[in-house]
Amino acid sequence: MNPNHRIIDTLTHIADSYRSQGVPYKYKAYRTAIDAIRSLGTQITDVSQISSLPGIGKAMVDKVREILATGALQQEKDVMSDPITQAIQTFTSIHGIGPVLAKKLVHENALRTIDDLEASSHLLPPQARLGLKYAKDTALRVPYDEIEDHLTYLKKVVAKLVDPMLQICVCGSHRRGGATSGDIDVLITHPSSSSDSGSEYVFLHVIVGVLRDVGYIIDVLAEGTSKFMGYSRLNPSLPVRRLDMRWMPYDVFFPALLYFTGSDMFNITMRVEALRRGYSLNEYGLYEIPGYEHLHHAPAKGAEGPPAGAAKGKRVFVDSEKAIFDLVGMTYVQPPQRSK
Ligand code: DCP
Ligand code: MG
Ligand code: MN
Repeated sequence: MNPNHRIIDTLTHIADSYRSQGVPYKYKAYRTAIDAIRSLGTQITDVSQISSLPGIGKAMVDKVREILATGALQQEKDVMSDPITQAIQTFTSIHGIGPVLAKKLVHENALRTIDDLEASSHLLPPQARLGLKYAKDTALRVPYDEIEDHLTYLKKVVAKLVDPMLQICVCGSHRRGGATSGDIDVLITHPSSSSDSGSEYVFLHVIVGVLRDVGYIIDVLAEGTSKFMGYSRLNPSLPVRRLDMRWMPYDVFFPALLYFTGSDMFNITMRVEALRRGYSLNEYGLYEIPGYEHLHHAPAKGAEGPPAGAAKGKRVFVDSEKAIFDLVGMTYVQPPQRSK
């Protein structure tokens, strides 16, 4: 366990409340500070150990000082004991309910609990009604070992009933080594598939069909050619889990693997670095931005790349995650170090 887990947990509770209230800049500020404290490695006994870390401002130093001095943070106690804040957090954890709808349900309709929502489900859009159906189960974290069991099961079923050459891996917080995850993020490819042909996109549809037939997938939120979102269950004694699946052709597998492994904050950092070197990076690939010199050295301090919306250029093919780090000028780090 991290030597500063009490500080990390306390600040995480506040960060999560800002996210559910729809205040992303506060959420990001807390996440940055939490990541800096998490990677410190030594136990904080005095705020001088963190006051000069990047991403930790005076307000954050004051909060850590209060935790060190009193063993707790009054702001956290207020957040955790406020029924309105807690209700908004419960509601936004349900698929299909964002901060705006959650606040309306709490303030205008005086709802507080999942049972309240069930009694007033006519107020919800259809997606949220489906989310509500599994809300009590999906509020539970998925243990690391259970996700490994899902992977073993998926590999076996897909190899037997679809194609033995299909390659399946779990990404998201699980690949970053999380002891528990919020959902299960599965990435699938096939060595003979290519982004030129496109015909292989039928694979995901076939896989979803098979997984529904065997009773693993029990409900669908959204299904497209390369993305699936829904609910699955390994066996009836286990809770229903949120399942995200993505299909990517083999030649663009690594940008997808990198994106889907995250974290979301790490992806933002990496996209900014890519732009500074004249590349645009997204979940579908790495592209040279036309009309921009592709730097093979660090750009001048303060130099900016082309705007984020610049036209996509030639796709750059890569055969590993490390090749992408190299091209955008970042030192390769393993998934557990990609929390920032
Ligand atoms: N992702 C992203 N930006 C987003 C959402 C997702 O870059 N707005 C990427 C990075 C995430 C990955 O997709 O790590 C999977 O998304 P999840 O929402 O499943 O997030 P995690 O798996 O990281 O965390 P959790 O345990 O909450 O599922
Ligand atoms: Mg996830
Ligand atoms: Mn997910």
